[in-house]
Amino acid sequence: MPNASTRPKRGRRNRRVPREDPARNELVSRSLESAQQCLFNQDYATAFVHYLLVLNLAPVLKDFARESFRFTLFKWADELDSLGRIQDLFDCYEQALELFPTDEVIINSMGEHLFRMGFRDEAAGHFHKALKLKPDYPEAKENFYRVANWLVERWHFLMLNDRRRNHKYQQAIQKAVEGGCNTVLDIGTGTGILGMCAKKAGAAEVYACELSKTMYELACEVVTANGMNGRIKILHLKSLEMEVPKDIPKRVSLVVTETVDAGLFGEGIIESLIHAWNHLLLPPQSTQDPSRPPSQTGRVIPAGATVFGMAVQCLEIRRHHRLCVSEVGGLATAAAGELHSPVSCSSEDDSTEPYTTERLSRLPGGYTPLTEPFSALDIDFNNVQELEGLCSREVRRVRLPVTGEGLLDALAIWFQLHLDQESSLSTGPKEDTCWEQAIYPVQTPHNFPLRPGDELIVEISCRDAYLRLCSVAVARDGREFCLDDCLDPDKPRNNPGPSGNPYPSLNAEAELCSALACLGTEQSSGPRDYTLLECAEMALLNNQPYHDSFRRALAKLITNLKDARSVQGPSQGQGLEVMTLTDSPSGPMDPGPDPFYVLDVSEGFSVLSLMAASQGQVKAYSSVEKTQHQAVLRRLARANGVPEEALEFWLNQVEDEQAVLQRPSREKLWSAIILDCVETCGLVRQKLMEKATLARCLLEDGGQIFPERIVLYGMLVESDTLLLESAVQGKEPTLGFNIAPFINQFTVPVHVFLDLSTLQCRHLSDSVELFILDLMNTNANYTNRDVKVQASASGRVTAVPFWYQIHLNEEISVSTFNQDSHWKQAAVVLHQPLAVREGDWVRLTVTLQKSSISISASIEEEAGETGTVDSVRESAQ
Ligand code: 44T
Repeated sequence: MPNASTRPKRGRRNRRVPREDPARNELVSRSLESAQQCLFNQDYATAFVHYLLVLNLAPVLKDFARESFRFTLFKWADELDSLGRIQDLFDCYEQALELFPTDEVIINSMGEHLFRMGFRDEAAGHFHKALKLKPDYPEAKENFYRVANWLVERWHFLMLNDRRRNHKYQQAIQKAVEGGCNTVLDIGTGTGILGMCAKKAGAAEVYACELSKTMYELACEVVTANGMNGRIKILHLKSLEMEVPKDIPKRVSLVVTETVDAGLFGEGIIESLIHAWNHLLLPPQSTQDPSRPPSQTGRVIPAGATVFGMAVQCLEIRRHHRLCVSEVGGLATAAAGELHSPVSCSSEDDSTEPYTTERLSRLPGGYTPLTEPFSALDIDFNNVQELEGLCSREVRRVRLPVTGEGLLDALAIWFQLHLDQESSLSTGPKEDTCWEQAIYPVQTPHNFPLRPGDELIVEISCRDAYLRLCSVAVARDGREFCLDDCLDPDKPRNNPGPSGNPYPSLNAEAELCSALACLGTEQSSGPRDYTLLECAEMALLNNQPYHDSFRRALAKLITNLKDARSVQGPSQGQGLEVMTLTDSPSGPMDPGPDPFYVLDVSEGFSVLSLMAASQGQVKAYSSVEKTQHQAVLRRLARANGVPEEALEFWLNQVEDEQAVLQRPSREKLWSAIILDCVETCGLVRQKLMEKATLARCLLEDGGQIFPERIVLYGMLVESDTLLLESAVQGKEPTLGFNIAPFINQFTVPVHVFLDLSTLQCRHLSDSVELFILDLMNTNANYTNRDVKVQASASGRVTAVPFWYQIHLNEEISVSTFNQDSHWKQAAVVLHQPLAVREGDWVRLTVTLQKSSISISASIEEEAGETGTVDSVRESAQ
């Protein structure tokens, strides 16, 4: 038998060697022609197949056909997408990438599809790859910036910049290794730092595992760059999937890990450690046989933790988790029913999380402690029985003396991580730490202040590996008042009374309401009915000034349009020959005067359409999608006397072809189109200007886009905090290791979800107008603008925070930077800080590309005269 390795390989390479073959040339040229013809006929599926054939047979044509091939692919992929043929879609991309493996446009576009389908990690990997291939490819850059946070979460920077934390971990690891723990497993290695500490301390064998692909790849790069390649074995695995001897040859004597989140258990440390003790670690040091050396026993760093809690009043938390207003934009809210944020420790609902996280010290408006900090839990990570018993532990009930006066808005927790017997780290709100605290908001509607002398009764439990804290009652003057209502039907109750509720409520009326509310659900023993709103949606609904501004602006527009119509005469209006919407011609609505059509295309829950409908003579269309949210709007409509037919749901209509057909066919349809132009995170919504252009074409004469204009403002600041969150700082290696250049590849220049009012920073200038986006006249927009700003103090400009003034019309505007806002702010963090002296002029170059804003700063050598803008007008979008 001939040696297989000497046989000529019939590999792809050989097949691609050009051969003169007339029949084949003929096939190529005919297929190419067909491809082009199909493309012209918009038959993208066939065009795509022809192109595949052509380019596989004649790779020389790749450069020539690249553009058309891409175009065909993208068109066909869009069709497949809308048909829900996801597998076919990705197969097409795979085939395309076989032909063009380094085509950044195709890679980026595949990333966009992945992203839309929720595969964020993979999507981000594609954007990153596209950007590596072409570093200044704007589309990939924008996409990458938007998703980099998913690939490498921002806290990695904070943690690596936290010298105290690094040092403490290093010391604890060094002591353990020097004390004899010579085989080590780093669970959740991230950049590889703890594993490298163990190796440097002299551990004979070091293993590390990491579940995130990007972090695993990063750890491999970092370990190699630090000369430890082959000396630390890194596995792309979740620790729970690891086995001896498949993944590591034998059990280890030390596990190091920092897989803890603000709520301690959210990264699954309990499960990971139970598994590690059962499968990966040597048996623990036992009191019966203390003579076994550390190399033959197992232990964990951190050794354990103590969790602390505290009850707080905090308006900022309240307005993100509870409906706080009885009226908004002229609408009474009572009929909305119970609204909850998706953060609840008593709910079984999969779409809810038990806690959210905040840095208490940075909450706008601050917080009032209502109790002293109390110890909520102690856990020993070196005791597997304790770990296993944790979730089956009884619910623990603690009684906390109330020490402050105020409304109970949340319980906050933090912890002390005991690295070993001597050293610990604290994540408390008063510490100088980068850690956030876990917040368990109170959701149930009650409105009575706690006061000193009361006792707050809190239940502490551990379910689904999460620590849960629930305020259940208040003891006052020897009586107990129920707080948790009957949200959780499974919760065991002491001494249940006739209604199953052990506590009388605070007053008779509340008791009656509570009993009534429970009645409907008790028979089915299911949870009470409530509607979930995202935290930002809740804050938006609570934002009265915003809705009042809208109400006034809408009223003004309608008045103007009515005036215009009355001047024109009743039958001369815009397209009045056209029939009205679905209710006509035989619908129940009084034909009356032709209505004004208002379309609200806000993302998520919005009551703006209903506010428009409540103006009278308005037919409003809402783009609210969720059935539950539509139901809330319908209830509100009914309770506020808005006729049912005055509010329609756009998406229901679009799906209902019959209704679409019944829509008036006149060209200029809408009196107002409401665009939701700024995302909660502080960025302009993607494709805003394209949407505005489209919206403008759909307006009737005198109609308006809301907002008509947004103005971007910014200022110069010096903020070390922002730097620490955006990149590993300084030239010094981290604990002696070279990590920064690798993780800093994932630095993004724009910071989002910022609370500018509490950001630790020095203002180095006044705020200045940076850019105007005119939505009513998109042709008037520029894409570049230079603005001169004078430094009001000396310092280092590290960032330019920015926010928006949203002009609904000439007179009425709202700011995205104020106390009641549901918006956060964003900031561009400069690549290099800019040193300025008081009085210096700084030139800010602001660029808008596809709704994404970038800002760069430089010192302006010649003093500007007035500091006014110097704009470069470029072609419109
Ligand atoms: N956030 C802290 C969490 N992993 C810290 O993939 C503190 C948040 C924070 N790998 C503001 C400030 C701070 N097996 O890369 C991650 C994760 C990985 C695992 C393998 C496992 N069983 C796991 C579990 C997690 O471990 C790494 C660290 S986890 C969280 C750390 C500065 N906001």
